Amino acid sequence: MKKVITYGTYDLLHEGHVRLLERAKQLGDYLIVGVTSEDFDRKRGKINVKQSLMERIENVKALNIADEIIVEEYEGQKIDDIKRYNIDIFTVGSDWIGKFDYLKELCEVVYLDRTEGISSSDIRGKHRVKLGIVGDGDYLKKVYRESKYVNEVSICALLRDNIENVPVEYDGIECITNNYNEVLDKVDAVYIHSYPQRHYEYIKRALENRVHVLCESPIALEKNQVEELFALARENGCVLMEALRTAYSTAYSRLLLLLKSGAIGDVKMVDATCTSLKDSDYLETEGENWNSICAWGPNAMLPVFQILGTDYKQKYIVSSLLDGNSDIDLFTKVDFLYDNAVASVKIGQGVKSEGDLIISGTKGYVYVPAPWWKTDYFEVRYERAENNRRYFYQLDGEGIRYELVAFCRAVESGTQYSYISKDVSRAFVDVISDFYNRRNFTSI
Ligand code: C2G
Repeated sequence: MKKVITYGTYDLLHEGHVRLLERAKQLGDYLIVGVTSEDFDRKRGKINVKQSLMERIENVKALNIADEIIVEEYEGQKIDDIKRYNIDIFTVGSDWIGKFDYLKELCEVVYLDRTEGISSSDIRGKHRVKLGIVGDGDYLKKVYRESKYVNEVSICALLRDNIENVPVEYDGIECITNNYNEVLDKVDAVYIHSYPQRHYEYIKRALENRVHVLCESPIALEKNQVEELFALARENGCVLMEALRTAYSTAYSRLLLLLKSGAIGDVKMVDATCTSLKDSDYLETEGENWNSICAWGPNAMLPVFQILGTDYKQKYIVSSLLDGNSDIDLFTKVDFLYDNAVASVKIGQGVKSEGDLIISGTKGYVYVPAPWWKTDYFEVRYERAENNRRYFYQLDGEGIRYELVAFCRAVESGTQYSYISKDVSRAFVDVISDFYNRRNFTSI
């Protein structure tokens, strides 16, 4: 019996896949199809896969072409499988020609002509979300660059104050303007990374025009504004999501799951530090600005609220302000007192410190090295070092592309599901508004 094996993602199964599988089957008597797992696809850069592994397996199975279906989970598995299943022929489409010649030592390798004119990414791209980006900061250059990795989104407008000197990095965006209405007329959604002082207005106007919103935290500076925005999003059937790329990184998500599984026992302390030194011009810009509490507060508080919750009993805010009545904090430390735990966040653009995250539990602790907010690696450490565990998950493009994928999914499915819950969004603004209103506050 001649055994054939082939592999693929088989997302949104289409004619090209079917033809490949039919011809693969004709190469022998028994065909094994390896369907790639979500993790493996993400690791190899395929972040736009829409269907779950089980959906994709079921679709391949329903063709009644494969004699056996397995899951491809790791780099190099093909070698193991060819030995394990005693394979005579490995085959794959001609878009991979040459890439699997190393398997010729183990079995025959056949590249079958790819079916032209159809692909899963084209099918995904048919329902592209037309996205406008809003703000003058350099960060949006990264967002534009990262959007090119996301099939489901197309950036077609940019709103910025300065439309005279538009950076070359924005080449290709058809509408560059300082007129927000012009943007709102062209897009399905906006990604806002402006000044915290403007976010509320930008979001409100977008939602009033039934435009979905992905906005850099904080989405507002006052608690009543947050409630108003959530209500408006609900009434108009719009998605309103916070853009904190840490929340969308695989490593950070897996870290939360490990904690929930009790890996370090009961969590008693969370300590997060985020600092990045800025020059004095930046720090001394009153009015519209990214002070430390806005620039880093939400990111640093994210693990606190997602691990310990938002119903802390007390908070103590201590800030070093540029001067007595300034809202510019060179650094801020916020301590949270819970019934059975404590947390501390240290943030600053006028102070440099070790940007790590330490989560302490009754059985062990988690250590995430600096810059912990670009989470791709963490350790779970115990009293007996031999029990320590290390985890690494590739984080391409600082995680922005994963954030865009999650946002497009929410827009397409019309769900309000967000990696950052409304309670966490409220808790961010609760601290920030206490800072601005000098409640639970001490300046040094
Ligand atoms: N294919 C094809 N014609 C198309 C699209 C895909 O012949 N129009 C073939 C691919 O060449 C591949 C199989 O169908 O052999 C599955 O394609 P994908 O689901 O895109 O998966 P891919 O990432 O190409 O999988 O390690 C090998 C990879 O897993 C191959």
